[in-house]
Amino acid sequence: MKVLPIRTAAILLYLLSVSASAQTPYQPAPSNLAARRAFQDAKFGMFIHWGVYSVLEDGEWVMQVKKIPISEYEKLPPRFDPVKFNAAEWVSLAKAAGMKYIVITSKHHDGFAMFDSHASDWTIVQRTPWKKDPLKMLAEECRRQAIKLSFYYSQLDWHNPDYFPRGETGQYAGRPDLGDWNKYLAYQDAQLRELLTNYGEISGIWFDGWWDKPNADWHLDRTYALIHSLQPQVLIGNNRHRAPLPGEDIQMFEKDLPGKNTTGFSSEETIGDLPLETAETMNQSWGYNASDHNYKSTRELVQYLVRAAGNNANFLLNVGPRPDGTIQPEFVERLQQMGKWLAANGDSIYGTRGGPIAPHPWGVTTQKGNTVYVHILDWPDPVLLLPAPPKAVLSAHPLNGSAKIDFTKTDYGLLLKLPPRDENTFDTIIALELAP
Ligand code: FHN
Repeated sequence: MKVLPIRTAAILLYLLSVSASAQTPYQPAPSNLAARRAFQDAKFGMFIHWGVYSVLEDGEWVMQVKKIPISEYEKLPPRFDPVKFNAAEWVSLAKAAGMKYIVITSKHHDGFAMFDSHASDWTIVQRTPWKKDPLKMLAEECRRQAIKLSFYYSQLDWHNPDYFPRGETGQYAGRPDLGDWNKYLAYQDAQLRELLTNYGEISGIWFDGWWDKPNADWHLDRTYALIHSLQPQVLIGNNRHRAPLPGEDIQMFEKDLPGKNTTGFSSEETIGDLPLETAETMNQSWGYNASDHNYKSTRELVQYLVRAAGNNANFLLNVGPRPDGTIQPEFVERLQQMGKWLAANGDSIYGTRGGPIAPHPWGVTTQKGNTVYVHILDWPDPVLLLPAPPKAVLSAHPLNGSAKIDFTKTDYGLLLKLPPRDENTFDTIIALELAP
């Protein structure tokens, strides 16, 4: 009898075990359903794009945009020495901002593992003078400070030769025109197994890059089954810019509110019935970009969070840390200001769902129990006519005040007399108490 080499036998065994579980339709575990509800309650998370590309201070796409071949790109890790990285500071910043979870890039499109992977040596531990595993430190700190942690994972890979046939990007990396796609998928699953085995309980896997090869056979069912078999509560999302597939637990949108398509990413993305999330940058870049000073104001960011909540979606706001491991002051300042706003107004955001009145240009509504929060973002006239809420309105008052707001039920809806306008307020919030 022919004896298989141990590695081949292990791969075969793995394929057999996960394909068996991939055949039954996905039934989210009770822990997964509970995690979905907790995710929707959380509303606000921190996205972190951090990788070896930060050394070039030109965003995470620099390898592709500047046509840098692997031979040159591999000179970056020896220059990546983030001696000022402090997991406690990052986590404290997220908490100060009022964020309830963190999603960090474990591997971006350059394929560089920002964790101690043993699937290859293209990792932060094996290639940098720093030699540490920031995801391990972050996972421990997140547990200490009781905040959830998810891992972003790029399925697209510009470094691995087995990512072949290539997709729409990665054509300047200088790889040979051959490779073994199944070997690449096994490599990806091996890394995911590491991420879900060595870092304690993880909240989610945030996939990206599928869109590079939309027609390839990604064996998503097999990968998703593997993840859920390791940690059933993990919320899988895949930024495919399409409606969700079986095995996915959340649906995300990029730089657009659900249903909008100002970026062009979402032309084929219909809204499904999973929990929603929209991701946005604080300037124009995801990865650290020293020349990008196009910052959104705190007002814009708070209003984005509010509009996301009114669209029943979470807001995942990005920071791109510097190569030394610090987060630039422009980001820190905005996050702290958002935290102050949430400390005063968070009741109308956390734990809510999109309210009964559809989003309008003037603002949105959120709802928790019998309270509907009317968020006025773009000031209309001194009175606001709302479509009638589904139940009788018993009273109306400002979120942080006991003064009564006058309202009249009309044939056309509910007429609210707004309080005097305050230019410095990001969001005027009126709480409507509905009949039970
Ligand atoms: O190409 C990436 C990009 O670098 C970044 O990671 C964003 C985050 O949503 N997603 C991709 C584009 O869809």
